[in-house]
Amino acid sequence: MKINHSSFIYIFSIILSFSITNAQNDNTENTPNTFQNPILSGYHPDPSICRVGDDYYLVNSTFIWYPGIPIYHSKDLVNWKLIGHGINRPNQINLDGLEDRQGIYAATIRYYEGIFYLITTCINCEGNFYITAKDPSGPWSNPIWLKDAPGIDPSLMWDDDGKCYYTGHTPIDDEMWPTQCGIWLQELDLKQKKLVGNRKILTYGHANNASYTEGPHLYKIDGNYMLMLSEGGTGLYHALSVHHSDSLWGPYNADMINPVLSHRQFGNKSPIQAVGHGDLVKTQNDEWWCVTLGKRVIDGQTTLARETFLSRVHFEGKTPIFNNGKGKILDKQENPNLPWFPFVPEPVKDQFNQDELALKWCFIRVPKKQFYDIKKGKLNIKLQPNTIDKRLNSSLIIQRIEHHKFSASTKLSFKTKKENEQAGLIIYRTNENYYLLMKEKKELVLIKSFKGVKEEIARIPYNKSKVILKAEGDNLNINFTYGSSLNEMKKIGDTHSLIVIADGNGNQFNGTGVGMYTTSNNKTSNTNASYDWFEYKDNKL
Ligand code: 6LW
Repeated sequence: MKINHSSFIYIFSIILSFSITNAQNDNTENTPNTFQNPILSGYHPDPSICRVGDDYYLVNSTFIWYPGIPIYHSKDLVNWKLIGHGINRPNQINLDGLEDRQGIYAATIRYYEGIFYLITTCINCEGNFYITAKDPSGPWSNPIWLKDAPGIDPSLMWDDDGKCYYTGHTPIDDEMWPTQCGIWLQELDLKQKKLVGNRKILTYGHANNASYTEGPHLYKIDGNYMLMLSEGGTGLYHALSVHHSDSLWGPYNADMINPVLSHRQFGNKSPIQAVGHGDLVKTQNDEWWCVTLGKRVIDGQTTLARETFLSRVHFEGKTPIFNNGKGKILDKQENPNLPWFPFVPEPVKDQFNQDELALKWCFIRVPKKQFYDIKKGKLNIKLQPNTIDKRLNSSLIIQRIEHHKFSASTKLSFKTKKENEQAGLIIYRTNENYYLLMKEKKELVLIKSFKGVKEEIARIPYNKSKVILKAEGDNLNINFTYGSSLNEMKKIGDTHSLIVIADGNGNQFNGTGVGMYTTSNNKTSNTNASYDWFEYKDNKL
């Protein structure tokens, strides 16, 4: 047979289509039927979600971590990839002086006519603002501050006439019951970039003891308005309630099934608590799903802070029913009816062989100048006088702790002649609650700070310039080891408790991180510490 050009293309395309089909078949064979909650583990509170075509985007609050507001992308609602941050330029925000539980509160992500909107609050800085982007991975605009918008938890909704409406929380002056709050509605004129027209309180929550009514999202479903909000505060009593109206400005009637989702009725022994602060999304296949925050509790403690969970929602009339017949967050459940789309997992060991830090790395507050560089596969961190105890940016680079059993290790090269200079590994929750395993001039030192009381808990001689430092978390226990190679690691100090970084005791809202920290303890310095690699992994695997 004579093979001319077009028959070659034809045969080639048959082979290609066969191999593509095979790849899809393989994929289908490997697709699990169920997924595991949480879908984003570790520090991922206050989730908000939107869909654009077949793509889903999810954001979380970040308080004083910078870059702020991570943007995750998914095609199947189960596998998520970090693609950028809403706040990643120093001129967008100033977080100096803020406590760890202040800064960027709950954000809402929405998409309307080619533009992505993120709206949120900066607590103890300038209040409510929004930013916009054409591409969700960025760049995002500078903040547009809404000076006359009280309270927290802003959300946006576009009505059929194209007008944009703001809903938010507000505290109440003349409370009829303790911690009574209201949800208000006003038009946001996106051309004038300000709130216009009348403002109206839509509800104070579904019951006459509803506390901390907040986290509202307004949806238009089949021509009716449904306001979903959180009540009870972000702890044990957290709950979601919904309120319905056939007109935008109300009246909004509380659904008889309220609260539509809560774990408060399970009490403080429940393994998943504090379920609330949710956002709904309808898939291209007409399924409804809801992302909420929740806390996993181990022996009464939450070391991983608030995480993001996913639940299936069916509507019975106007009422959203969560996980039909179950009414609670499930550990494991059937996947959404969406094509399975896992991402290539990020390497657990960062070898620092890119020009830029990977997106997962964060600072506490906004760096005033670049204090690190990446050269020839090493991350060099300049020692700065600032320490983490102050409410300022210091030489600290951390990533989220996402597992109850984890190991974090790093290879450090650090030489100094000065007593005040330190470089090492940090487990950080707040400026008052952390562990440090630091190399000094001739010693290694383990430091614990709990409720602001800072103490040295172990000190040993160490003369070499290179050292591997390691922290291993096992539920509520943490062990620290060191060595000149991975084969000869020795323990430093006793087994200590991760209650230091668990919720409570001054730890509120934000989450926990592990990473690298260097300081010259309030004195100027020209010294650098060099990190060869940093490995963070799930120890259960
Ligand atoms: C957030 C509020 C909440 O703004 O906690 O759980 C606050 N819900 O809605 C801080 O994350």
